[in-house]
Amino acid sequence: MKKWQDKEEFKKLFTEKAHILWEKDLRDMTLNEVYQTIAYMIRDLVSEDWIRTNEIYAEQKVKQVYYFSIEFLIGRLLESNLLGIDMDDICRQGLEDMGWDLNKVIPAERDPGLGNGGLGRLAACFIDSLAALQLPGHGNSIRYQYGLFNQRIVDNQQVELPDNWLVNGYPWEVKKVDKAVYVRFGGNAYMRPDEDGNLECVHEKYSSVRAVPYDVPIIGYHNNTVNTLRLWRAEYSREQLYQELSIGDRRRAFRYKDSVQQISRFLYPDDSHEDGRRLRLMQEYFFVSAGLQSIVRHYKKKYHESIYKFDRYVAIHINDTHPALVIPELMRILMDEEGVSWDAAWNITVRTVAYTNHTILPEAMEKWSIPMFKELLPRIYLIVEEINNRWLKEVRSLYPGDGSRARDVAVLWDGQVHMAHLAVLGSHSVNGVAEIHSQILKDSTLHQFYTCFPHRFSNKTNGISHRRWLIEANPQLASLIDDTIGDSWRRTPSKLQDLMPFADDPAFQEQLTRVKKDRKEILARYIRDRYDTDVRTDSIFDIQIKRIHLYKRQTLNILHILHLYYLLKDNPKLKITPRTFLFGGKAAAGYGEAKETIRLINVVAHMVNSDRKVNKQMKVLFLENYNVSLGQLLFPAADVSEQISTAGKEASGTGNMKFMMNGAITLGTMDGANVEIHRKVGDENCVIFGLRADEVMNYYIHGGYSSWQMYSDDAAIRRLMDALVDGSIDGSIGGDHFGMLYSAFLDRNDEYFVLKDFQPYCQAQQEIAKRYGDHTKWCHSSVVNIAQSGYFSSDRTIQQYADDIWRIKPVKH
Ligand code: F55
Repeated sequence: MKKWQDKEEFKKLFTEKAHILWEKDLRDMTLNEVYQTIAYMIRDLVSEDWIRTNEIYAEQKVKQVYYFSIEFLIGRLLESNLLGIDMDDICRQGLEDMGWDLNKVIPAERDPGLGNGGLGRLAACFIDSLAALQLPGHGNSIRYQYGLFNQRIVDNQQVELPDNWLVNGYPWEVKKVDKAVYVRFGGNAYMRPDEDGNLECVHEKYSSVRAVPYDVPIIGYHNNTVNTLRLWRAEYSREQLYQELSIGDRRRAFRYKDSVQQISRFLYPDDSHEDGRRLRLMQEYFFVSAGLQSIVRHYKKKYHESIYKFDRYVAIHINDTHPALVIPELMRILMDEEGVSWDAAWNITVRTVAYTNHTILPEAMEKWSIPMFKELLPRIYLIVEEINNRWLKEVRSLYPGDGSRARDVAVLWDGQVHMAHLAVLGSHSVNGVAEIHSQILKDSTLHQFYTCFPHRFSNKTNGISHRRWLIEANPQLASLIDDTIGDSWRRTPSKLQDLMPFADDPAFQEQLTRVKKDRKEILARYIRDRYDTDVRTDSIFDIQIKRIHLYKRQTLNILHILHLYYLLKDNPKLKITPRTFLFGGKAAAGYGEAKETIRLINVVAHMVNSDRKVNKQMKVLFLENYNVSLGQLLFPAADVSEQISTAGKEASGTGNMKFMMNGAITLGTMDGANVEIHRKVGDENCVIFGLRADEVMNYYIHGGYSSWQMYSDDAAIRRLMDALVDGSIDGSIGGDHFGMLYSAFLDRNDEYFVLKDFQPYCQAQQEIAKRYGDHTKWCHSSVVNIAQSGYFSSDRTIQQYADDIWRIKPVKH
């Protein structure tokens, strides 16, 4: 790779580039222009390697994996790309000479919100690790014109603003007009005999959508690999538009144009709630079909191999069921376009596709109404119907007389297309994202499938990019680690284990304390600037950042805070360990309870923070617009990591790993990857509380939990519940105040066991305070967490996918 030799060369190239791009004097450049200039300079450096990477893959005819995900929450790229090509120092120095501060330039990049939460961020960490490990793997998704909404808090409530992230252009993308493909929607599809009497499919009167790829380079870490994230944009096809116009139906023509442009307009802002909307199904088929067509085209053009060997050279991974139409779409291409028989096409498809499940919440399971599906995707529907018919025939012959089997495994049932069942049936591999989650899939959610195909099931515990979440987010900690154990952990994150001998080293503990304090001060400055509030950096920074959901139980956290507030009010002499409670996260716009949770947090925060009798000992803040960039500010500053979902509900969690890697102590339930974090660090270095997943399950099945009983028996809980509806926290008299939450806890019997886990959570919080009081022991725990976090690098996760599922190998160059 070409590099900038020194800061002098950087300045020279910068000046040239800036003049070409902006036609203005350097002194007049905005920070955004500075950022874009460097971005284009980085592209110049990597362009040869980008081309070369693809050439080598094709020349060596290596097997490649394509990661299909409807979300990629990649975060800002300027700093991570500078780190990737090892040019951050030269860039920083060069800028400084010219009067700019790189730290001020970095935030000029808009953070692309092309995802909702964990699932989208996981996809981003995965492509980062693929490139770092020099594995031939690429991302495939949608280029949403508007990302996830920007969140503002107005009058304590969430307000959603559009995220027009492309307004100033996006310097990392390259539009590839020559690689456009067409995707068909609607029309009629039916089978008829061809000249030889074989059945062939006719698909007529469809409308065509042009799919144009925008490629983003995914730059490997200190290697020469540059993989691709391909984002598809929907455009109307001129041909189709003119055809409609020539028929003379202008209204129809404009309706066509409009509906096409809608396809890549918005990211759906709902996580974990399937909403069955037509446009969403169009999005899913759009990027799946476009992606697959371009993969098949590339395979035929560059690999010169028989289509029957497709699965030897191509692996396709589907991130949840949103891309599950890959299965019937690959069948369609193989049969209708390549002339492959059903049986051969099915074999190729199953061997090509692998599926990851991310949830067991029933409301998140994707299902589509058959009439809508049929109307929008008639050819795909015929294939899904045939898949279902053949499968049910097999099931009935395997389990004669067992009628309930069909219901548990059918792809078509009750007038709906069941996407998870399609995904399991059409894949050779099905995995969960943490041990407990994979076990629940086998034992309950997909139990019947597990009995049919036990060999398909496995676990791949999630991971996070230690490059973004440690090296980039926390350079202070990263360099302390370098100074202590050398820098080999940057390539081999399991080497973080070498920190173990320093867990009780006073000098190291002191330096770690310094780093944590620095990061708390950086965050405190941000809070002062944005919220005009002072927080004590000698207080415990207790942070819960994630999407707002009843099952994630931000309510449990805020109820405990309110309880603590009452304790202080009731006992004016009481001294507690000072605490700063921080929240961040977006609520789906249509999720009433989640929005009420945000309002509750803000109302309590206001009450606590403005009470001069308590606000020296505790502060509460809801930070607006939690996204990847804000995460990079928060994880390094945390002392306590709140991971308090109802056991059995959080598939894995990945924020838990980001906190751990930055030395925070987990306060959590035995859920998702918390189980594995607990196993790595032991009881002494995390605080576990609450019901276990099997206990939760037992209550669901056999009953025996009454939240009203908790209300009657526990005065503290009663006081908190009453406060939700008596106006004492949100001031005004009258109205139902927090009636929606009250109702969820009491009238609807507290589905997520918030009240049941309340006292155990209070005790766990006391335990945290007690441990924080012993600074040496706390530091010990912090070091153990960092040292044991290497396992949770997505490099480990991706290596497991590569070895066990995709069967791909690194390509050195
Ligand atoms: C988005 C849209 C729909 Cl329709 C359903 C789910 C989502 C989504 O964003 N899910 C999601 O983020 N799931 C999370 O995936 C993470 C990565 O595996 C897990 O760590 C986390 O537990 C899970 O909730």
